[in-house]
Amino acid sequence: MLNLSTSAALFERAKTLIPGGVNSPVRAFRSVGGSPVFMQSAQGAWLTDVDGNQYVDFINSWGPMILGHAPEIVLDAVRQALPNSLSFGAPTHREVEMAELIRAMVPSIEKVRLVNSGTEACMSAIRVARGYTGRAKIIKFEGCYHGHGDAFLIAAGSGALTAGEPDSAGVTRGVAQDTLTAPYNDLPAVEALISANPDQIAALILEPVVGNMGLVAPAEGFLAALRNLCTTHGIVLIFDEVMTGFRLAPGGAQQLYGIKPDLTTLGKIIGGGLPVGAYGGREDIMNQVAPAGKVYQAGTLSGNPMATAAGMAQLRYLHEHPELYRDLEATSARLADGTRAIAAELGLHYTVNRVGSMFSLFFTSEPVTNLEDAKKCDTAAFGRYFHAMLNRGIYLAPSQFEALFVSTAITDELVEKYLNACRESLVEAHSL
Ligand code: HOZ
Repeated sequence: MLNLSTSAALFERAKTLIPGGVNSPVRAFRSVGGSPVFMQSAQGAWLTDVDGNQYVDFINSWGPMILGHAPEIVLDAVRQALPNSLSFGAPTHREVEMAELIRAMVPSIEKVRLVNSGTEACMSAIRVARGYTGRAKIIKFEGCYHGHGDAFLIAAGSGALTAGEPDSAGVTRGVAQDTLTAPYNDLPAVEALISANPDQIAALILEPVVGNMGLVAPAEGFLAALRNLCTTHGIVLIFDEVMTGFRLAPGGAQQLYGIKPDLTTLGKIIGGGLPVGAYGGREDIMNQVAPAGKVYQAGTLSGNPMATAAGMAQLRYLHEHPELYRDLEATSARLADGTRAIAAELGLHYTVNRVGSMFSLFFTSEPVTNLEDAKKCDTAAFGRYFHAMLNRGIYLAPSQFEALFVSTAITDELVEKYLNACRESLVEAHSL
C-alpha cells in the first residue's frame, strides 16, 4: 500500500479552507472513494506526489501535457519570456503569431479570440452565436461538458456527472429554458428539437468526440448530418475541441472527421499547461465580437505573455512534428486493445472506446454511445479498479465518466507496466 499521509493531511487542511477541499470537483475522488493525491512535481510520463510516490500519468492535466510533463521546448520558451514581465494588458506580437498558427492548423478558424479557459471560450462562443443569429436557444447533448457556464450546466458531463448533479443549483429557470438537450448520437432527437423550435435555435454545441462521459465517439455520419441540419436551419455549429483540439490530429477532431464547424472552442493544449482558451471560426461570425462588432467579451489576462509563450512552443512543435500523431495512435491502440483483451481473458467483456490518444474502459459489456449507456457502468467496481491501479503506480482519471489522455512520453516499457497493472487490478477489483 502507498504511504499517502502527507496528501491525507493536506486534504484535511484543504477541506476547512476550500469547498470540498479541491479547486475542481473531479479531483476530490468522490466517485472512486478515498482522498486525493496531492502532486509535487512531474517529468515526462511520471508524476511524483507529496509523499514521494511515483505514478505513470494517464491524465496529463486532462489533456494539455501531450508531450509529457515539463518538455524542454516549452520550459525554454517560458524561461525566455519570463524576464519581459508576466502581463501587460496590452497587445503583444506573440498573440498575432499564435492566431496565425491556430489558423494554419485549424483552417475553419478564420479569426480567433484568445481567452483564459475552455469554459470562457464556450460561454463566449454561445454569446457570439446568439448575437449573430438574433436567436436565444441552444442545443447541447446529454453528458457533453462545455465548462461551467450557466447555459451548459444542464445534463452536463464530467464533474457535474461525477457529483451526481448534471443540473447545477444556481442556474436560473430563465437560462435553463434556453438550453435544449438531446442524447448524443441521436439525430432524430435533434431534428425533433429543431422542428419544435423553428427559427429559435442560435447554436448547436457538441464535443465532436466526447471526453466527458468517458470517451464516446460520434456514430458514422452523425457529425456530417449535424453539419447539414445546421446549414439548413441557419444554426451556428460549434465544435468544442477543448479536449480534442491538436490532440486527435494537428487540426483536431474536425480534421479527423472532415467536418467544418462554424465556430470552434479550444483550450488545454494551446496553453502547454498554462491557462489559455480560444474561440474562433467563420470571419463573418467572429466579426460580431467587440470591438469589431457588438458582442462584448474581454479579459485583462487574455493573450497573456507567459501562456502564449508556452502554448506557442507546444503548438509549433506539434505543427512541425505531425509524425508524433502516428506514434501516439500506435501507443494508444496498444493500451486500449490490450485493456480490452485482458478484460476479455478474465471473462469481463467490458467496452473500451478509443479515438486517437483518448480512451476509456467502461465497466459494462454493452456498447457506450451516449450518456444513458455510460450510466450502466458498475461504478463501484471502477472505484476498486482505480485504487488498485493507483497502488501499482498508474494514475487514471478518478471517475468512470472521464477519458484517459496518452502522452508521447509513454514508452513501450510503460505500456507493458500499464497492462500488467491493468490485469492485476481487474482481478483485484472483481475478487477473481
Ligand atoms: N473538467 C475536467 C475533466 N473533464 C477536470 C478538470 C480538473 O479537475 O482539473
